[in-house]
Amino acid sequence: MDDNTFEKTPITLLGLGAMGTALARTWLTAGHPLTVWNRTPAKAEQLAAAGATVARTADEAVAASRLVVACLLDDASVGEALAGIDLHGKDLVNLTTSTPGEARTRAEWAHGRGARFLDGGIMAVPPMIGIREAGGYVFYSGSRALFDDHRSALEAPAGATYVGEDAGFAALHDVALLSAMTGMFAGVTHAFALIRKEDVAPRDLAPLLVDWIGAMGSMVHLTAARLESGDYTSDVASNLAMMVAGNATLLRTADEQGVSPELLIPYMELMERRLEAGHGSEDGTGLVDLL
Ligand code: FVH
Repeated sequence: MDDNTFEKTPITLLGLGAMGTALARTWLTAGHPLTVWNRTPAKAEQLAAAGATVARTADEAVAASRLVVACLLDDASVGEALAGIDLHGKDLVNLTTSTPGEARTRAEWAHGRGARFLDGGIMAVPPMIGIREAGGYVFYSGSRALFDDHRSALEAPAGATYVGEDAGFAALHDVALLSAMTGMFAGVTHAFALIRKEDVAPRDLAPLLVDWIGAMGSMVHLTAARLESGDYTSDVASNLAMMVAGNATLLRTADEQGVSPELLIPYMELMERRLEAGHGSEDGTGLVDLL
């Protein structure tokens, strides 16, 4: 492979949505010969002006390069876009968000068609692509050889973190982080709702929330250590019995402020179940087992 020479690897990119377009611009800027295809051809026009070769069909696009990257809406759209296309000798990198199971099935599907396969989970939004300082990166899993062969091309848009030969691992890591993010934003949404009708500016609460989330974030390491040791009760600073009692204050405050507690209730119910099962002296780690 030629990633480590002055010749930049030719790349085919399928999908020119917000993310695909950002990826395309970065690869063009980095000097990679780029062939693009999008179901709706108009989205390719600006990239053509920037130097991309626009393929009329996905088949034509795949034929243009050994390294083929898909960044489509979902796994079903990958199957539709590549249906019936010859993949022999291709290196298929799927940056479409998938479940771990979908990624493993897609890997088998690609291998059955003669391609090497690498799945990717993008931990960035489009404006972060191509900006190293933004801190975005992509989890990769699947063929280590493919990853090593094309590493410099893969690292042009964002950092590249390889997490294993199991094709499902990139999606597993991606979705684990996205799920944590979902819970975090649920909490932030509730917090802003609490102050909505008060004389507190959202812009004044924002930095307090950011600092608090940062400070609490380090608890993740403690949870990991407890899960690995199986010891959920030593040196517990905030035990479950205390936290469940504290939840009642959170709920009364929501009631006073006229805010629906619907984002908090499921997590609080889980805490109560663990407490009722006799685990009041633990911290919150036991909720992982309960799930
Ligand atoms: N944008 C983001 O913030 C997130 C960041 C993290 C990673 N995600 C994932 O990246 C994949 C692509 O996301 P996107 O932002 O580019 O999404 P859209 O702008 O909605 O573009 C979707 C493209 O998929 C094409 N497409 C949809 N269905 C089909 C199909 N059946 N056959 C062929 N192509 C299809 C669509 O084509 P068109 O509508 O323009 O014709 C777009 O090119 C995604 O997995 C995110 O979860 C982004």
